[in-house]
Amino acid sequence: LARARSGGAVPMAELHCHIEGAARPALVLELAERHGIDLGGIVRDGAYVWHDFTSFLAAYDRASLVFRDAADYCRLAEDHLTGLARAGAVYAEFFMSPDHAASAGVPGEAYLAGLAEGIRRAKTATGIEARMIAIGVRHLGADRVEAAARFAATHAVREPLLTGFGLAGDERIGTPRDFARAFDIARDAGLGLTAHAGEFDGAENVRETVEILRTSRIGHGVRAVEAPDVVRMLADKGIALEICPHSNLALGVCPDAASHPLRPLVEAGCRVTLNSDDPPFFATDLAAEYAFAASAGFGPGDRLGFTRNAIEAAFVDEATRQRLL
Ligand code: ES4
Ligand code: ZN
Repeated sequence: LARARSGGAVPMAELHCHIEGAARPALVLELAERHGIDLGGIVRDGAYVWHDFTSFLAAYDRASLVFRDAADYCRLAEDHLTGLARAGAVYAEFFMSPDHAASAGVPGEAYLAGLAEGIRRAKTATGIEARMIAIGVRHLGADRVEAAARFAATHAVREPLLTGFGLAGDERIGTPRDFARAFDIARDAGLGLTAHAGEFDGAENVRETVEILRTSRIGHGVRAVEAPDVVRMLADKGIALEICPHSNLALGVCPDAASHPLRPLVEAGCRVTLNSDDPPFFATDLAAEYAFAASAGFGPGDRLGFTRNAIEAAFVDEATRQRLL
């Protein structure tokens, strides 16, 4: 990392990005046209249209329907990762959702194989290292989340680029306990664990997620700041926070940049990382997230620290981690 930095810009890494949410509107339009799929007005003037978290999830679901085979997913992952590499990223993880592929009529195996091929092509072209995290969608119910965990556990054996399991979807639905069995399955399979919490629900959900699901990372977690003891717990345990500043601003989790809890969380000793979440939906990319940190007063050394935190918390084998550090 230090060597990469001597080139000038701070090398970047991210842990939290939903792969269909990284699709450029132009790619979605192109594939919709090719496959004859009606987008229902989710792209207007080259940008995604939505107005709150529920309609964002609906637009995301609709966009994800244009990816119809392994080749489409390969192109999606390759596009996403080569773009990141060109912007200065050295490592990236992304979430993949077997349930979203199933909705588009694509079997989980083809979905996984296509994305894995995209990762390999991007690595050959740019050197970027990447891994996948299979997610369960909480608003589809605990049974579907458990099926996603079983998918991850089964397929990680043959696809070494699938290294994690996570929980996404509407945080206001269900409690961590509802998903304990799914996380037991994933943990027993040796997968890294993360879950969205403390975004649309409060600090108590962050505490329960760490205690009950035993994740080493939390997606967002920004609302932990509402409870100092939860922030202390996160710092003490070294739980990595996948902070997504522009997502928080776009979805109204934080009213404005000045009140974003990035700085208090860092100052409390939390292991913070910077992430783009669903970049074109939130008019952002990873470089913009690092620029957000810069305008919040984090200098190059601090920003390199965010990259180091991400690599330290990455769901990657130790040899690769040491090489990246
Ligand atoms: C999400 Cl299921 C899903 N897809 C994309 N972004 C998300 N954020 C939370 N859940
Ligand atoms: Zn997310």
